[in-house]
Amino acid sequence: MSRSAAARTAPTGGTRPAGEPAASPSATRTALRICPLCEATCGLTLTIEASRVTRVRGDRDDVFSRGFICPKGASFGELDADPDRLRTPLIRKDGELKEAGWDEAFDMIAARIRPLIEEYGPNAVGVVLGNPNVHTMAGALYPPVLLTLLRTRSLFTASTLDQMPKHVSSGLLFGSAAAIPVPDLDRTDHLLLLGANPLDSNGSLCTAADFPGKLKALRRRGGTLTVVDPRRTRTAQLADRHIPIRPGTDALLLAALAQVLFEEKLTRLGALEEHVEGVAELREAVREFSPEAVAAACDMDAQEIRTIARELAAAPTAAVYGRVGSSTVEYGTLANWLVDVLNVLTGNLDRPGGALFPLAATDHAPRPAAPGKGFALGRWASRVSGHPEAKSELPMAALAEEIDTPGEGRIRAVISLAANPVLSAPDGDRLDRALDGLDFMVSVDPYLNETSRHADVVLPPPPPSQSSHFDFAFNNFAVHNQARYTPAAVPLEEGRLDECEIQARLVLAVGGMHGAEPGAVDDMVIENSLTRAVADPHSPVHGRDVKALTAQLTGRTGPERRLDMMLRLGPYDLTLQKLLAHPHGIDLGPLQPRIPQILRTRSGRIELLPGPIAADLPRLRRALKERPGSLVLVGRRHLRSNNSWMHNVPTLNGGSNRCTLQVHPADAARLGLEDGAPARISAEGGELEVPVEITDAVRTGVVSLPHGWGHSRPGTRMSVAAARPGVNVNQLLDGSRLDPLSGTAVLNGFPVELTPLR
Ligand SMILES: Nc1nc2c(c(=O)[nH]1)N[C@H]1C(S)=C(S)[C@@H](COP(=O)(O)OP(=O)(O)OC[C@H]3O[C@@H](n4cnc5c(=O)[nH]c(N)nc54)[C@H](O)[C@@H]3O)O[C@H]1N2
Ligand SMILES: Nc1nc2c(c(=O)[nH]1)N[C@H]1C(S)=C(S)[C@@H](COP(=O)(O)OP(=O)(O)OC[C@H]3O[C@@H](n4cnc5c(=O)[nH]c(N)nc54)[C@H](O)[C@@H]3O)O[C@H]1N2
Ligand code: SF4
Ligand SMILES: [Mo]
Repeated sequence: MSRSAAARTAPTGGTRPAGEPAASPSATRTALRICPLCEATCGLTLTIEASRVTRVRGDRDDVFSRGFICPKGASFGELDADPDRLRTPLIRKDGELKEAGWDEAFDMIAARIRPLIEEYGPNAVGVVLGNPNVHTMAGALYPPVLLTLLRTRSLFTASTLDQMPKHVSSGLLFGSAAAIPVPDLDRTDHLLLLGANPLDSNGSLCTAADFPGKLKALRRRGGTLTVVDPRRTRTAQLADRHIPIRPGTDALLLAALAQVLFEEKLTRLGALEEHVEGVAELREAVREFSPEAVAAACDMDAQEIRTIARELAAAPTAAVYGRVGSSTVEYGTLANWLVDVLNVLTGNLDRPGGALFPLAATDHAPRPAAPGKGFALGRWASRVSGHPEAKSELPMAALAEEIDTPGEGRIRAVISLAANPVLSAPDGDRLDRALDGLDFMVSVDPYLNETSRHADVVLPPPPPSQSSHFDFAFNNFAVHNQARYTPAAVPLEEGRLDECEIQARLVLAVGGMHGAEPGAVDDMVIENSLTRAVADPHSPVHGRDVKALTAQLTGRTGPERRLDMMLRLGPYDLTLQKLLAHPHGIDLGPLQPRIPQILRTRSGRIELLPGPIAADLPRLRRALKERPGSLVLVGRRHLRSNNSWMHNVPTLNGGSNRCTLQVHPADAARLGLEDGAPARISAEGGELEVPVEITDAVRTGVVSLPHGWGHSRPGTRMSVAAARPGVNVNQLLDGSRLDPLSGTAVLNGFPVELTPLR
């Protein structure tokens, strides 16, 4: 056993370290930790001295990441030890947030939230789930229980600032919002990538450690990479072909590619043929979108569009993949749908080298193909603007109006888990005021920031070195099936609670069971899940005894026992003990075809032209003739950033990671802008003053401003971030621009005006 393996199996972490032998305080040791800082899920080897992380390397033996690490992962120790992290709960007394004990904090939650639910009903409690929930075990295991007990329809998550268009498209095409095909990066011959910059983001809805290396390997083996992006990103620089498309028009380009495949008889459904319906209807639906018809709107050459379609069809295997830049746009759901339409039409969906559905270790064990219930959209609508729900969620962009618009059904309390919508969502100033007017708010957050400063109770999770990790979310999007578990690397510091325990106690306080043991939540879930499983003829435990199955579960904590249960109910004959015995992970093989078994549409087939999509196509037809203003804005991510919360780490903040407005030299000359000088940028939601950076990395007619900045509000405790605050790009939006099918905010490709400031 290697040194790191010894540390990994040492009994550290979990819900309570009580009674466990403390490592000698001066001893230097190593421990493994899956990185929670982006979707790539790299295995890290931490060097730990006296419970402090002093060095971080990529774990060369990790079955998935093989030693890859990026600058964010390398700064794990600094982020972990950030002195601005909260150490104790804060509760509001006489208007001020004061340090408090855990019992006091949960007492206050139960005492304040229960009467609101009893008087105004569950919808008066808004639940806001932010991005880091997909990066923690707690975020996977407890919010579903909270929502089941609370039964609120006031659910808002980062998905409607991000990938909801993909969920809706998958729901409609495949009958399951969770069935998301990922490009088979290791085997494909051709990748058409739109609105993604994995060289800086390290990938999204496509979990691949060392995405850059995989793109380079694709080119080395003779494959082709086409990148569609209005900016010449680091990813675009790696491509065979870079298309600087006009923002917001990807759906038109993709529709034209489909049209060419039909017109030139290049569709080859192959093995999918018998599992697809609606091909003829689709052909009619895209007929109008010829390359010649879309070229002007996309600002592309029609012949080039034909070439891209022909190359896509001719490649032995190919995958079309679109992310944030083709999702958080005016036609986001249509673009996401067309991505998979192209994968289907070229026969690349569900085949090696194409786009495949991963099978995670905690997924359901496969069951026979059968028609399903389909995917319902708009089962209810938001109170103020009537936005349809998608996946039981309302648009994050509508959170503020649901709080500040008087009337019955108004949101009066907010439970915010790992979210900073004051910076991440449109019109933070309005949300800021709205949160201030709530009757009660809880934030589970390590920082006192732009959003959590409004809470009446802030519950801080421990730093990541003190938490165990399993990727419940990202294994569903991984380009290679595998399973890895890292127990906490460092014992919980005195006075800390594991985030699983924090969220479990929150569930109990909100659900009317305040004071019960937090383990009761896990016991309840285990009993319910096993009761369902034994009654399910396709479950590996069908017909067995719930008590006996429960007794078999191992794990020292509730979350570990739940993980063990999910592995045992899953497709691979795994257990927690097996994972613990393989500290660098278990390789579960390359992605395999899963159609028709994965399909859950009513027809049991891929429904290529679903009704809600067909009904949205006239809007896209109108876009053939519309031209946005002369200048539109897009975002960008920096390699050393992470949305709104990593500007507090000195090594990640600074250098080229700056909040500047990138402007093309031709636009700068036209508008009289100077490099480094301030400009005023305005749009429907407001205006900002921002320093200009002149660069031809953005195309003409497009400016780029990153999100997550704007750390200038009082009452926060993020000293490094506050010293270089930047501006909040989302203040330019008023929350009214949404992709209608998914409720996703249009964060890219909206018109702005720009004037120099002297
Ligand atoms: N203009 C524009 N806006 C965007 C985007 C864009 O591209 N352009 N991107 C959008 C996207 S893709 C996303 S996902 C959203 C993200 O928006 P949010 O979901 O609001 O996420 P973050 O900004 O990452 O803020 C995460 C919060 O979680 C806290 N946190 C960090 N670690 C933990 C933890 O372990 N536990 C808990 N409980 N809390 C933790 C942080 O302190 C912070 O308060 O932003 C969106 N906003
Ligand atoms: N370093 C770093 N890594 C991150 C994050 C981070 O903040 N920083 N955030 C994480 C999160 S939450 C997510 S969701 C992922 C996102 O990961 P990606 O999807 O790779 O997101 P971005 O890097 O924002 O890349 C989006 C690209 O779309 C382009 N774009 C804008 N508008 C359009 C358009 O209309 N059409 C096309 N074709 N392109 C357009 C932008 O120029 C940009 O280069 O990254 C994750 N990883
Ligand atoms: S690529 Fe992502 S997961 Fe890997 S080290 Fe960097 S931040 Fe962590
Ligand atoms: Mo995201």
